[in-house]
Amino acid sequence: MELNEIIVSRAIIDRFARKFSQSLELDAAIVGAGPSGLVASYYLARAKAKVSLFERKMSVGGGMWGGGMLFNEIVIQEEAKPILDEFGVSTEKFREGYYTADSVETVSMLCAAACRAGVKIFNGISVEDLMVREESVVGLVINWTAVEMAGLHVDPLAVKAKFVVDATGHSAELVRVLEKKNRITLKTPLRNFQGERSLWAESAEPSTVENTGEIYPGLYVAGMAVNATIGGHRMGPIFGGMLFSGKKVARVLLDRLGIGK
Ligand code: 48F
Repeated sequence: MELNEIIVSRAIIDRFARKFSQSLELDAAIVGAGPSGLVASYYLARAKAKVSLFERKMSVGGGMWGGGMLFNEIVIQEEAKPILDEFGVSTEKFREGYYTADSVETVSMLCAAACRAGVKIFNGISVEDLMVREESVVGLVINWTAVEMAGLHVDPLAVKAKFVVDATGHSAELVRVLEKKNRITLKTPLRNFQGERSLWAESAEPSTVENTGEIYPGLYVAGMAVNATIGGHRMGPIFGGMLFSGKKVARVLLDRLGIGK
């Protein structure tokens, strides 16, 4: 077979355009492909919700690859083990209640499961703003990360979504941009963005899961963005809370979408 570079180029352009175009109107737009975003998108797609995941970097996995201080192992609590089992991730008991997993295997398996379930992942795309209508978030404002990095003045494109999930981790970027640009109050105890507190895993892990939910009409928080928003603590390289938070936000959104009832 003789290779034709123009066919290669056309294949990429056509296929990407089809995928992108099909993602312009979604049930759920997840922002941030760390553990909470990957898990949330997987459960949504598995239940047949139309879901895409937008990630600023080229790579998915967020803060999981590096384990703790680049020692590429993660720790999970025993309660979270069934979730990793479901994704086919190998875990090993360390002490009573504590399990470890290889962080590279974990990210790879979460990502593979999300793709297989039907999640469309858009890497290299940054969400720079939100679409807001009548006091409700109705979608994303996106641009290439390369454009953002180069500081080019290029107008963005928009994605409509019934629900948006801020799974951007410590920076909670969507919540912050929403608050900064609009005169709004958030559904937090103090009605505004709090910023995260210092390391305290015992407090941070349950708080992440309990407070996963809608922070403003149409906008949900999951993962570390939850604690950053409400002023909860950080937890370090223990990941049960991230997995449970992703699973919880998917369940809540499926209820709201009326899917899987
Ligand atoms: O930080 P990250 O892994 O979020 P997470 O799911 O997990 C947190 C843990 O990794 C760890 C921890 C708990 O053990 O404290 O830090 O809450 O992943 C967030 C992803 O969001 C991307 C970012 O590149 C990262 O991969 N991201 C951040 N802002 C944007 C974004 C944005 N504006 N647009 C697109 N992606």
